[in-house]
Amino acid sequence: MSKAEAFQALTIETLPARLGSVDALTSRIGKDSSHWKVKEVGDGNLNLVFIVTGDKGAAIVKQALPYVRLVGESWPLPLKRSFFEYHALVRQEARAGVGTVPAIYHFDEAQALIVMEFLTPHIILRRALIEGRMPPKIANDLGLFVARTLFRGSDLSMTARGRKEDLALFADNVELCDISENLVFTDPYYEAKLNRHTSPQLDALVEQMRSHTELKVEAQRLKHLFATKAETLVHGDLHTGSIMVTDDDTRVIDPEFAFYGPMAFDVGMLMANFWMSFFSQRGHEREGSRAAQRDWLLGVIVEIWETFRVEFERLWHSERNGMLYSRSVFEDQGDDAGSSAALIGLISQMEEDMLGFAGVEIHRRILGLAHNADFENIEDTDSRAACEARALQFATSIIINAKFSMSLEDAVTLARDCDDGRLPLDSDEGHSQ
Ligand code: SR1
Ligand code: MG
Repeated sequence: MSKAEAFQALTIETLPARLGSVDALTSRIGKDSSHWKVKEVGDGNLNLVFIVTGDKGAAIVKQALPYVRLVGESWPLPLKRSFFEYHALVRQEARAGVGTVPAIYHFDEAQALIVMEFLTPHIILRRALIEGRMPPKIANDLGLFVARTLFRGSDLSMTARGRKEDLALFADNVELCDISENLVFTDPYYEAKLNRHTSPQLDALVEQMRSHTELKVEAQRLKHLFATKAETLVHGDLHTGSIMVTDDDTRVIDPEFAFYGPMAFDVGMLMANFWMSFFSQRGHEREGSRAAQRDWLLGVIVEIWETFRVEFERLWHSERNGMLYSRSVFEDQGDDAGSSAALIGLISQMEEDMLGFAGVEIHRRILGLAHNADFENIEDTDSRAACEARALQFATSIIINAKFSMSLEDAVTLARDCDDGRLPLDSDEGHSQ
């Protein structure tokens, strides 16, 4: 397809003819496109995703649509998100290592399509967790991924010019940021048109939350941080649906929401999705207890944070060559203690912000437009609502208490308490565990 061609959405029928002369694809799956088998497998909210199988192998063709697939053509969305996804994947591979994201074979900007590695036998992590699986490597792999991408995309590592130029490139991802600004930080806290929740079971709790002044102030402070703290290149949508796994391999996919934002956002969103998996498990107990799964999920949360912290610390000491926290101020003057104090301060601020971001992500997945299969797949609405209510109250509590020195470990203990029915006090005064 030539770059000059106007955008046209692919279909199962048109794909072989339209991509049959793309060498990067034919060299991998086979030249005879009349033999290709094409399947559309996109189950996300935004894009078309095809598996294309030829005589020699298979590949993924992902194409953006000029609107939000979940809602339809009434919600236009620019095709350029594919450009940001491509550039984010390139940077993530360079920063976190080959094999942490799918390999990219071809990018066509005009057609907003990326041809990439078909990951098999990988499945979406969210699905694995719903099925009760416990992929053994994810905590370590994800902890390293976030530490490396977040550190190496920041002024701790990049040159000042390099980061500012990249920041300018990603600054155009306005519409995708706008989605998060509205759907994550605003809509859950008032009766926005596209919102929905399990009703009537959650009605009273939702009303209480929407009149919780301190909660709303914190949510808006977090939005302020999200919109203005251009600290590093974040994935921007790092939930368990953006991760594919086997027992031996973990790949992060779908970074179309990438932009320069706060480091804590990716970590918070990731933690939130493990917490939601945790709170949803009681709703999936028809075929037996999920107690072991729940313990494991809390262990994963602790291990991701620990791995992240240790790797971030290693990078701080070995790769801190950017303009922030310059060595000339600390190590070069023999002030190693100052460097360590600065690092501790940074991590502790990140821990606070991460808990806040995790809390709003949980709220929006239960009250907003885009829900999670973790809860949605629980057919019995009373059982689903009970799981969601516990998650909502946990999330409110971590948002409010993050600034009172709540640690990740405290939050994990609180999650266990909430899940066991020991819920935090309903309060608009904060500091309520
Ligand atoms: C309208 S898009 C809804 C959600 O889907 C994406 O995966 C993002 O999480 C976004 O917020
Ligand atoms: Mg996505």
